[in-house]
Amino acid sequence: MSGKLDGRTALVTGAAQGIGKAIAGRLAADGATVAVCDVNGEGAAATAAEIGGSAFALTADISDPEAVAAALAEIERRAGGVDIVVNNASIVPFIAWDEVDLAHWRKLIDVNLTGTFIVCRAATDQMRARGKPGRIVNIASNTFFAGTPNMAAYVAAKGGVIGLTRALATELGAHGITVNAVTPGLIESDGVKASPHNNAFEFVEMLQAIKGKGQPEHIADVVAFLASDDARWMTGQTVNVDAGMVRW
Ligand code: NAD
Ligand code: 4PL
Repeated sequence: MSGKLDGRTALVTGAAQGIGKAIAGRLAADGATVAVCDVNGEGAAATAAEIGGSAFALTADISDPEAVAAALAEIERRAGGVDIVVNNASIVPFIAWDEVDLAHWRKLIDVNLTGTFIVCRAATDQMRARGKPGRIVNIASNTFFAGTPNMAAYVAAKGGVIGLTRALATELGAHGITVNAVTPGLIESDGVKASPHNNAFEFVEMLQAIKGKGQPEHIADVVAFLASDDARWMTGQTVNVDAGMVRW
């Protein structure tokens, strides 16, 4: 079988469950060798086993530079190096402003923004050392446009991810590395199903141009496009995928 991503190796962070798991499955279906990475190592192993083929699991906390360096080294050892990186891992909180203290703020910025930086740093260093082109897709959120409540630090971190996407795109274009972001709307992921966000579907659907509940596959299909050669003339862009909930 020939796929759009044959011969490529993709790293997907936060791929034990939810949107990351769907992205990992979709990139593998397109022919990529997928490194399924998560801080939840058992979950990553389960996802890799479910995908089968050449997929393999890695355990790493994206906010830990040593763990990320080890993960990238393992990808180089097993598959020659990374071609596609999907920065999907995040903490998705539901926390009223009155509960947002400095410890929560620091944790959210550390994982959701600094973790994305750490993976971008290590992965682009490896891509450039190999002299190969690459693709980075950062998963942000439409909460950055909507100013969604109960997620202040999260929204701020996602704005940072969009800023990093734009700046990296400029600096890495000459190296053949594209950097784009996807902003999902509310998606019925494992994390959302187990949280108070699960009660927001009715309200969010009211705002959507297309009715229905967002699914991880809705995001995975757009990520697969951005990871492919079809998106070769796009970089620094933020693609909103939310059934038309917000326009910007
Ligand atoms: P989820 O909570 O279901 O899954 C997140 C995964 O990331 C988990 O497997 C978790 O173990 C992993 N993870 C968390 N911290 C990590 C760390 N430090 N290092 C490595 N892995 C870590 O989340 P989801 O709903 O599938 O969200 C995936 C992405 O999509 C996130 O970036 C999220 O912000 C974004 N997003 C989600 C929605 C939504 O409604 N579900 C909407 C917009 C954006
Ligand atoms: C619209 O990124 O985009 C809830 C939870 N609602 O995490 C999100 C919307 C959530 C979102 C998000």
